[in-house]
Amino acid sequence: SRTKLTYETRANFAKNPLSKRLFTLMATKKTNLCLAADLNKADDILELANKCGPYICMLKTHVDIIEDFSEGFITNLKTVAKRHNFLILEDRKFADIGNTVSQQYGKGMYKIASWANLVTAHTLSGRSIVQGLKAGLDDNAKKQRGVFLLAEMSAKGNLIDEKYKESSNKIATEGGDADFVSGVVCQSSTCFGFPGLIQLTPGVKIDEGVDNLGQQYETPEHVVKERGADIGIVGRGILQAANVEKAAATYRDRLWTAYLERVAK
Ligand code: 6AU
Repeated sequence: SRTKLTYETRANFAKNPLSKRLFTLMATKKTNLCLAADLNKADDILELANKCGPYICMLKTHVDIIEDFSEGFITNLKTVAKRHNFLILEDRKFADIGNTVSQQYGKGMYKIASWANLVTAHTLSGRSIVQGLKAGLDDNAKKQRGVFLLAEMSAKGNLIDEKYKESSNKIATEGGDADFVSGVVCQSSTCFGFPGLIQLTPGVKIDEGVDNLGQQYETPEHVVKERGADIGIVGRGILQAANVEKAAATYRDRLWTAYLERVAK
């Protein structure tokens, strides 16, 4: 199964240039930690990214929760990403028809397509969601972008069932647009089998449990070894720590050790 293969090996299977790049980055930097930078001030995100940058393969943003968004913020974020060698994932969770998604991706205030290496999208509207994302990009840009499709959610009581999961897997692996898909956001190794895709899993915390709005957490070891996560997404587990840098280092170590143990068996 794909979970027994190393990231170096899996990079060779990747059809999307970004998943190849991310697998390689993870293997060389030795980190499978994605930091969810869910903060509301641009400078706070930049400070966090600077402190935690050495420990992460990817920084995940929700650009629409930033109160003082500006083009300058994006310029600075890109500089930090380059300095510490991590990719930027805008967790936009696109969910509309292709024509609308195409505009939400490339236009408006945020111009997400111009700076986010990767984005997330729901599969609710079918394969046209991927086509919509690709539509606004020229041939060169298409090779430098990718999408993570949501096939499962960590929220208690979410409406996704087995059939939806299977259909999402098909969109991610079959057809002419699968080369734009970098991976899948999901909670279990059964979501997909193709080793060239990356499994991104949120709901990760050293102290397992729930928050008061339906989020469900499991430990770094559990998500990597039992649930097939290739990358663990950690938000509040790091954001609410007394020392974010130390917390990021701890999560990096635990996720990475779990990965090494997974592929060693
Ligand atoms: O560690 P937390 O709970 O503070 O943050 C988890 C992050 C948040 C969510 O928007 C996101 O992960 N997330 C997602 C993603 C990444 O798409 C899907 C999901 O099912 N659950 C989830 O929490 O930024």
